[in-house]
Amino acid sequence: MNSRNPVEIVKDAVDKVTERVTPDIPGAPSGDPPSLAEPTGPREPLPPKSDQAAPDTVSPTGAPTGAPTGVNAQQDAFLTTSQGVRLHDTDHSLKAGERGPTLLQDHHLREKIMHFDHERIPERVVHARGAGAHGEFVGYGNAAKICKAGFLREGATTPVFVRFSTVLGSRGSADTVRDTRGFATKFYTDEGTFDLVGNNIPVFFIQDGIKFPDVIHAAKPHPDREIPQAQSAHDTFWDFVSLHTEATHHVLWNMSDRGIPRSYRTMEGFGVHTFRLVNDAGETSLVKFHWKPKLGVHSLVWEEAQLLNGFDPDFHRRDLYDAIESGAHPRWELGLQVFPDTPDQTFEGIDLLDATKIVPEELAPVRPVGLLTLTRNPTNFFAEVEQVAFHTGHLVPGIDVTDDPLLHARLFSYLDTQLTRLGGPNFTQIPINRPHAPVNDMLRDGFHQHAVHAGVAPYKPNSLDGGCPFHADAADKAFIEVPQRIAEATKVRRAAASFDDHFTQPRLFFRSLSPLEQDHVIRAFTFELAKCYEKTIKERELLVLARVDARLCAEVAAGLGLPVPEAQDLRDVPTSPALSQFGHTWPVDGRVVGIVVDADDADGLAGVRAAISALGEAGVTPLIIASRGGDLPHGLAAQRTFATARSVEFDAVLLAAAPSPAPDALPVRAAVDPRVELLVAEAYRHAKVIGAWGGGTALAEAEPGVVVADDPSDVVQDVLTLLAGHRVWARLEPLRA
Ligand code: HDE
Repeated sequence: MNSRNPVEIVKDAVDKVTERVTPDIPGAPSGDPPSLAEPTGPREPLPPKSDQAAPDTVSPTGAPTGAPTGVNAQQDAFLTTSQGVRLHDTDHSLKAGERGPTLLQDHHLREKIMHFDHERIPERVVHARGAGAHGEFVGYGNAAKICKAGFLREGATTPVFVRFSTVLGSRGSADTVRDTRGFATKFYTDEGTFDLVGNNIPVFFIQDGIKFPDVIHAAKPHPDREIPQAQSAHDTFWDFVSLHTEATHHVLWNMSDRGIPRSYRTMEGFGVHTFRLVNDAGETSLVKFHWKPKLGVHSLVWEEAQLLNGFDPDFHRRDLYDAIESGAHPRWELGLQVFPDTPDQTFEGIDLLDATKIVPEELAPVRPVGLLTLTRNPTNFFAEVEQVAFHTGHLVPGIDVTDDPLLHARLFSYLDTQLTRLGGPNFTQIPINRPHAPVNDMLRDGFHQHAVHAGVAPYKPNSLDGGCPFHADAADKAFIEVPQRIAEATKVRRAAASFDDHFTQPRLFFRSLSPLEQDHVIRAFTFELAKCYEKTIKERELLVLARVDARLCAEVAAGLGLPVPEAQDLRDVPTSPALSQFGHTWPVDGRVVGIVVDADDADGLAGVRAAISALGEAGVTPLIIASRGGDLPHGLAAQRTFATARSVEFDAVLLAAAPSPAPDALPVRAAVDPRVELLVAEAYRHAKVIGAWGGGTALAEAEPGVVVADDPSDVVQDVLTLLAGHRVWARLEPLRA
């Protein structure tokens, strides 16, 4: 039995190891007496690990990964196997004779099919359908007073990747369904990666993350028939939300125009939860994050959204891609609503930890602190948009979480889900997920490990690696949790009483909308509930609406043919004009205008050229619609034909002609091609701006929102002025009665 003091035993061991190893460690301090204490300073600045210093710019095969579009993925002259063996034939499997059977020994066939069989990874359990783009964020510097994060400093430029998504549908579902949209941003800051994983709706269905599986099971397709796809208009969704009334506020937003955005470019984004910021002096503030689109907040109208789902299910994805390709780079300002970090974490009586509540902008203005610009499309959708992995726990010094119980469940869920979706714990090594800050972790091995880590001491404390790496402190830009006092508490499964009010804010939202926007909400509820089979569910949701607004409840009940329940508890609530999308004007660059032309009218096409120049000067994309594709006089080309164009694709329509149908094209007798008539009728019905000159005046009469003049350039100027208001809302007013 060894009777020596254990400390001495360890000291001896360390001395021996240090004697043996220290002289061989490059840069190790020489002559320092060995000590039990962990070393406290780096030997010399360590180079960043090569394997994770920054995203690779080449694939394992040498193909550029961050290269502009148009670069071929394949290099070299010869096709090879995945082992680099040149192939003689990839078109025929190896067979016993020309008519088979196929031989099991065909290793090329087996490798090719094996890889193909595994090309798909599981889609995201929510937010499966998405689109993404690269860009940059530039800080204004005015947030430094409250937040020490380096990317908010004045002029600091940070690369970003943004992924927009719908929540409910599968990867291949349509874009313009009525749903919440995800707005997730990865900031590759030099202090580490910050993910702001937000939505286009500032509140959520649930207050506590433990209810997430419930709301998603209810909203996803029915488990027996797996329908409907990407819709909330079905029994299980309305069953859940009518019983779980804390969802009411989010449901109101979904049923409003916010549920069907015109474009990802015209959506607001919200961090939803309250976050805690800390400045250099260690002072804290509570904040809510907002993204404000420079193009304004605009939506589709419901019929347009439905038509698009069939006509162009990729409408939002295409819109984002085309805008970036055309140089109309979408921009958003990052804004902060700032609240004092008081012990009760409320502001003007609103519990800041309740994710079903907003703080009206009239009470706490949104202060812009930086600009996001999307400048580059992905070059490989799978590598970038599918493999990007966001996480609410990806925080940088200066930004910390609060005790919002919804946020806390998310802090667990996002890491967890990537294990299945991306096949293990090393998803941070996938190029799109690699931090741009040097990574020096001690995480090792695991599925899909790409790094070949050298050294023998991936643990801390160590002496074999000279104690490296070392802890950083605040001056070294370490992430240090804000030392937050936790009140003496009892373990409970309960929510605070301040979470109990489920109706004041839905009422505030509804009453803040203009009458036309309210009509849209009424029609959306009526549509969705009419799609339910169970009468009790409809009746129960009417009871919910009776607590929100009397007109809303009465008109939905009338549409459903059900009795109106008595209005209940309808308090006077303030309104927040900032919640309405109407009544503003916005820049029009990046909008899309269709121009109907006569392909054979050379004189008329000269006027079209003038119109196109005027649109181009305003940054608007013109698309020519003709009876046939191909080249047209005056160097013009038809981008759409009467067969491929529908008005839903355009923000406004210009009519330079009223083309008659080709004699053999359609079995109709009409003066004007019926497809053009449909296009004009739909543009009119959807309150779009219409302009006409020359032959096109046969299709449109001057009235508010319809510009008719002789000179195409004059028409374009007036159309652009009207387009700044998004739609001609006045056209819909008479229909309200
Ligand atoms: Fe998510 N959410 N979420 N969520 N969420 C996911 O993570 C989750 C919530 C949001 O483009 C998943 O990587 C829980 C609120 C976006 O890749 C998953 C709860 C908000 C995206 C997950 C919420 C969001 C996701 C699925 C309740 C707005 C798409 C795939 C506590 C602030 C990110 C993935 C992308 C994705 C869990 C609620 C936004 C399963 C448990 C509130 C934008 O981890």
